[in-house]
This record gives sequence, C-alpha cells and structure tokens, in this order.
Amino acid sequence: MQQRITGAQVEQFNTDGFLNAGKVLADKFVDGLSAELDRVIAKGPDGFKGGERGPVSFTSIGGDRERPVWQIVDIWMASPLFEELIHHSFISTAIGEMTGSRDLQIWHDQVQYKPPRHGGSTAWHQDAPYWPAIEPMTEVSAWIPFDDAEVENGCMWMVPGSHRWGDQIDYLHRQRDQHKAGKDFRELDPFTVPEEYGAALGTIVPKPVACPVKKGEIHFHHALTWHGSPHNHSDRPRRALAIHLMTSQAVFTGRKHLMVKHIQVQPGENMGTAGPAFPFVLKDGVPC
Ligand SMILES: O=C(O)CCC(=O)C(=O)O
Repeated sequence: MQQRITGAQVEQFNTDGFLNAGKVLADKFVDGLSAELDRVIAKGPDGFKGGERGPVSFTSIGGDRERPVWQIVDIWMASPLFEELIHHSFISTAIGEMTGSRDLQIWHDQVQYKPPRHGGSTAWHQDAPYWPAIEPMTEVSAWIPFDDAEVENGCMWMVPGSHRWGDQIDYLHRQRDQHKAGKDFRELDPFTVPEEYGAALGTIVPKPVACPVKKGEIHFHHALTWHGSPHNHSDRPRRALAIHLMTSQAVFTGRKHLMVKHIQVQPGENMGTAGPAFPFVLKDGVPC
C-alpha cells in the first residue's frame, strides 16, 4: 500500500494531466465508505430532514431520466467517515506536491453514481471552467471509486496532455451536443484538434484513453484535463467520489456556483476564511 506519492508519479501527472497513484486505501476503510454511501443513496434527495446534517445537494444530472447520473455534493457533511476521507493525508500531501502549495482547503466533494445497466454518461468537460466563483482555479482533484471502475461500468476517460491546452470548454460543449445527438460516448474518439490550437499542437491528435481505477486506488486529474465517463452498461454499480481542493491563493470572485451560499467572505477576499464548509486539509505542509 502506497504511503506517499513519488517524484516519478508527480512527473507523470505533469506530463499527462492525470495519474492513477495506485492502491492507497485499506479494504476495510473502503468497505466502510461504501456502506456509508449506500446509506446516503438509500435516503435519497429528500431523506435528510428535521435538522439532520445532509449534503449540499443530491440531484440527477444531465437531464436524461432514462439514464440518470446521481450527483451528491459534499457528502462529507452527512457522514463522519467521508469527513475522514477528505482529510486523508495521502491526498492532501500528493496534491500539495502536484500544485506546489503548502496550504489546501476543500472546495467541495462530489459523488457520481451510475446505477447498474442504466447509469448515464458524464459528457466531455474540463472542471475549472465550471468553477467561476474562485480564482485562481482549483488545480487538482482526487477521484476515489467504491466499485472497481472499468470501461463496462463507466470509468472515466481522459485526454493525455490536454491540461496544457487552456480553456476549451466551448469546444467540448460542441462535442457534448454531438454526443447528445445519440452517439455512444466512445464514438467521439478520436477528437479533432480545436481549430485555435491546430498550429500549436502540430501533428498531435487528442486521443482519449480509458482510466480504469480499482477499489482502494486513488486517481488524480488536473482541472483543465479533458475528461468524461460513458454509460454504465454492466450489472454492477459505478460509485465514486471526486474531492476538489483549493490552494491558499483562491479568492472569491462573486460569480455563480452551487457553493456560493456557503461562502462567508466578500468578492475579492481570500477563501481562507470562507467558513466551515471549506475546511483546511493541509496547513504549512502538514495534513490536518
Ligand atoms: O465520476 C465521473 O464519472 C466524473 C467525475 C468528474 O467529472 C470529475 O471528478 O471531475
């Protein structure tokens, strides 16, 4: 079991914009988290009542009723075991090394649950353009599955090197529209090079790769890396949690986001004092 990220892994992350760091979490811990997640899923979006602490949101994303993807934001608020996970020292020290930051805070976490056989897809996107409420962007996220995530049940796909191509969300939205027109997610491979980057990329053709991740392993991706995940065609669920962290430079811009209602600072102010929804996980290089 890996205790700390290696220099070679950080280099690999910098090259590709994502990394499977290998087995980090003990089976017993993952099994406990898995049972907790099932408890929250069984409660459902309307299950947290009467002053009970629930997540920030619990919704089906993508607008496809036949093929839902259930998204739970800040499950850590509803579960002490998930609170322990977001403070995991491997995650905070690894992202500290990847970002060169000695102070890190939770921006938010996010479960994506694709039910067996009819779990929907998550269209190609980059994360940073979806977080206009903070600047500079949250650079690196950790992604933790509670079921072995494979091609059949909808593991993530990523485009190596795409974190260096800037904000391409408009281009990716055009790909999404093509996807919505009825094509299977994987038929979008290979991508065509965004026009504005054609010259800079030279002969490089963006080439998505599948990123299977086993239970207990932790996968990292950069906030500009192109990624998404297809339908769950299997008989198994596909449940996973992304943890998105901010560096100490993050400032509230005043722009829209689901988390804005929890931000207790004014536009232009640093997120360091934004309130209890944004706990520190690394302070002066020490996990906390
Ligand atoms: O869980 C997934 O399939 C997608 C997650 C994602 O897009 C993210 O963590 O940024």
